[in-house]
Amino acid sequence: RHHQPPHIALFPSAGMGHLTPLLRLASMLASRNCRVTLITAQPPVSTAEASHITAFLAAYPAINRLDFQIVPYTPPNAAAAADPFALQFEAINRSVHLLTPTLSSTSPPISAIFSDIASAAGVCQVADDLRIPIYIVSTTSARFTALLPHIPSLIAPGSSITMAETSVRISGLTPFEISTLPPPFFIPNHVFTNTLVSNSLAMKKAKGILSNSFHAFEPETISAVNGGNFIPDFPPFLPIGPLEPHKLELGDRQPLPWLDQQPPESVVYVSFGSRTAMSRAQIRELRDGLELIGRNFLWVLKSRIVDKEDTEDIEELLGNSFVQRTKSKGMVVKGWVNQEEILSHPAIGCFVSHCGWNSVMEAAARGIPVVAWPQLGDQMVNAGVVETAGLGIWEKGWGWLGVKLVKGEEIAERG
Ligand code: BUP
Repeated sequence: RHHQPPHIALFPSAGMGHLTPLLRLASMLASRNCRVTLITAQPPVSTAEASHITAFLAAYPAINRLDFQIVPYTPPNAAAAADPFALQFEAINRSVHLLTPTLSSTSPPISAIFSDIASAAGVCQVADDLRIPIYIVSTTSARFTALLPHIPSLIAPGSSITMAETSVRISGLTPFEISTLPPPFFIPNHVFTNTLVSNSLAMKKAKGILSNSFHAFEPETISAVNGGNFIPDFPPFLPIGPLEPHKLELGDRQPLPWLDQQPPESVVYVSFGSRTAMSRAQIRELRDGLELIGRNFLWVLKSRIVDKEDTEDIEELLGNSFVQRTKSKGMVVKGWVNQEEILSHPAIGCFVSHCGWNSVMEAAARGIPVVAWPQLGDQMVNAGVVETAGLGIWEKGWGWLGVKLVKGEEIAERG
C-alpha cells in the first residue's frame, strides 16, 4: 500500500525568538519526507520576521506558504500596550479560528499542526475543529515550560505568588524564586499573563510538547515532567534540541572578516536578542563597562523594541570618541547579524546574553560560556538554568530591564 507523507502545518507566533525555532523545525521536517505548510500571521511585527520568512521560503521551495491576516488587538490597559510582541500574541490567539475553513480544504489534508506555545490556545481550537492532532512547540527552557501549566493556579487569589512567599514549589523541581518570575505575572489582567494562561490551559490537549532543549542540559526538569507525577495526563515532553540550524545567509556580514583577525577565544560577544531595548543611560554604562574590561568585543546594539524604529546611529548612541578609541578592540553593529555564524567563529570567547532560549541553545551547542544578563519574561528562569547547567554565570543583583541602572564599574567587575 502506498503511504502519503505526513503533511504538517507549522504556526509560529510573533518575534524572532518564536519564528526561529519554528523555521528550524520546518526545515527539519521538510528534509525528512514530510510535506510542510508554514502559516504566517500577517502583518508581522518586525522587519526581521518579514525578511526571514521571505528568505526561508526562497531557500526551501518545497515548503508551502499560507498567509493569514490577523485582526489587530487593542488592550483595555494602556501599560500593556508597551510590548507590541505581546499584543501580537493576543491578536493571533483571537484571530486564528478564522483559519479553520482554509485548513480544512487543504490538499493533501493536514495530518497535524505544530503550534508555537505562544499561540497554542487558538491553534488548539483549530486542531479540535479539524479533528487533527496538535503538537505544541515550546520556545523557552524546559524549566519555564514546566512552570506554565501551574500559572493559572499560581496567579489565583490566595496562591503563593499573591501571599508574598519567596518561592513557588512544583513537585520534582527546584523551587522557583518569585523574584525571577516575569513581572507581568504580578499585574492583574496584563495581556502577557492572560495570553500565557490561556495557552497553558491548552497544553494538556497536545499530543506532545516539542522542546528545544536536551536532557543533559535540564535533566531534573525533563525527568520530572516525564516522570508520571507531574500533572495527571500531561502530554509527553519531547526534548529535541538543540534544533538544527537552517540554511539562511541573512544579516550583516561585516563582523566576520573582523573576527578572522582576532585571536582564538578573545572576543566577548554582546547581544540581548531581537526585542530588548535598553535605555540610553544603560547603553552608555555598558559601553563604559566594556571599555574598562579592555577585552575585544563584538556588540549588537539595539535601542528600540521594534527593529524598523531603530534608526539612531552608533555614534549618536555611544559617542564618537568611544568609537574612535575602541576601533582596534571592538566592533559595534546595528541591525541583524547571523548570530549562529558568529557563535561558531573560533575568535568568540564568551557571550553576554539576555538568555532568550534560542541564544542559550546556540551557545550550549558550541560550548560558549555565557554571562547571563536576563532582561524580560522567561529570561531569569532561563538564566538560572544556564547557571545550574554550568554553562555560565549570572549576577542576580542586576535585576530586570529598566529597574536599576547597572553602572559601568559593576559590569567591569564581571570582566
Ligand atoms: Br538580535 C539577533 N541575529 O542580530 P532569542 C538575533 N539573532 O541571528 P529574543 C540573530 O535570533 P524571545 C541578531 O541567534 C536567535 O536565534 C539568534 O532568539 C537570532 O531571543 C534569535 O535568543 C533570537 O530567543 O526572543 O529575540 O529576545 O524573547 O522570544 O526569546
